[in-house]
Amino acid sequence: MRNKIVLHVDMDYFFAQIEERENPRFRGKPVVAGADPKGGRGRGVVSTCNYEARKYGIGSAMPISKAFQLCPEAIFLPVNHELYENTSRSIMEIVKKYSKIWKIVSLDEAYLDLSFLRNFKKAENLAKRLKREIFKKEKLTSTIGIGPNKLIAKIVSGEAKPNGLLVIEPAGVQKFLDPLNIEKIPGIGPKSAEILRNLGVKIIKDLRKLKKSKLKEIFGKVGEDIAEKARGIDESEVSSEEIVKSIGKEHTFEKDTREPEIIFSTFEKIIKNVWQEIQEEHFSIQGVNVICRFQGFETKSKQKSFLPIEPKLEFLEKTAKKLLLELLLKNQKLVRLIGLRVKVE
Ligand code: TTP
Ligand code: MG
Repeated sequence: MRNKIVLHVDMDYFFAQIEERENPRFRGKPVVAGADPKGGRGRGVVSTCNYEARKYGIGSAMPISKAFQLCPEAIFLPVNHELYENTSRSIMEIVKKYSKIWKIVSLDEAYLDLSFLRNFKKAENLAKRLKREIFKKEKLTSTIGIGPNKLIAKIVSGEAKPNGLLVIEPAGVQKFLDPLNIEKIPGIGPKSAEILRNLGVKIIKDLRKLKKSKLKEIFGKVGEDIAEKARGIDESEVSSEEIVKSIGKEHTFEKDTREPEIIFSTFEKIIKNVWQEIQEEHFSIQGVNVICRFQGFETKSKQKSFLPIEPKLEFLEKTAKKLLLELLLKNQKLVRLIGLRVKVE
């Protein structure tokens, strides 16, 4: 299995930063976006606040009355959703240019699969360019985390905030995770954290030492997930199935044949045609599917999937021919059609 490289980008104090951008006189002062505090009697909550306001202990989802109590002189602003949504759209247009495999998870957060770059240094350089482009075009700072999977990338960006960029390579994962509080693991909320703390489990290192079976005993199925996460394991993909595209070509022979030369020279032409299209606009390939229709219309196919990799003609040729050969060896009938389909991003 190939090594994955995943980037997580998250905008800094998103709603409040946009408000600062629109009103530069707010800079350096505590800014809170959320419900009307009504002089301390307001009943809504804080959506977010800038880092000046965080120094007073204000944070997302806190009752606005509490925020008012903590810092009555803060600038309290209503939530201007339309403005934030439009800004988000412009940012995500930029983000999506940096990899064909992306996933937007909220207004200010997205993942990119950068496995096609094959090395973390290149990924770091890409991240620098991405941060710079967002800042240049939108005048907003962001934080980027890079790691070998989504889970790590997300935790890394959380640790790098604000306006940060941090890369954790596979060899550094456990050292990075171990000293962090258990709440840093997505899925461990205040209640689970409390249960664990009562068992003396405070940091991820303690959590890793607990047996998987013990965690299962406490939390059920979720406990197994927690055990995996404490070890930095996360197999989930950035791409969702529906955005996986494919390019395919096929050829029906004038006459059913079993002539290896005819079959393979035709197949080479098919590979070349598919290859040309891949080169035109795709960053990576993640699967090869070979189709063979035999006399009597019996259709068989064989596929090979992998994590997204940079396309290479020799690799495509080798993989596709091997699959075709396997199909031909399994079925001795005359061949009517051959085809190739490649999953691309
Ligand atoms: P976050 O990325 O969680 O927070 P943030 O961008 O304000 O701050 P930072 O990333 O620097 O820690 O959420 C993005 C936006 O989503 C946030 O600006 C406001 C909104 N939001 C809410 O409205 N309510 C909430 O409880 C949270 C967490 C976020
Ligand atoms: Mg954010």
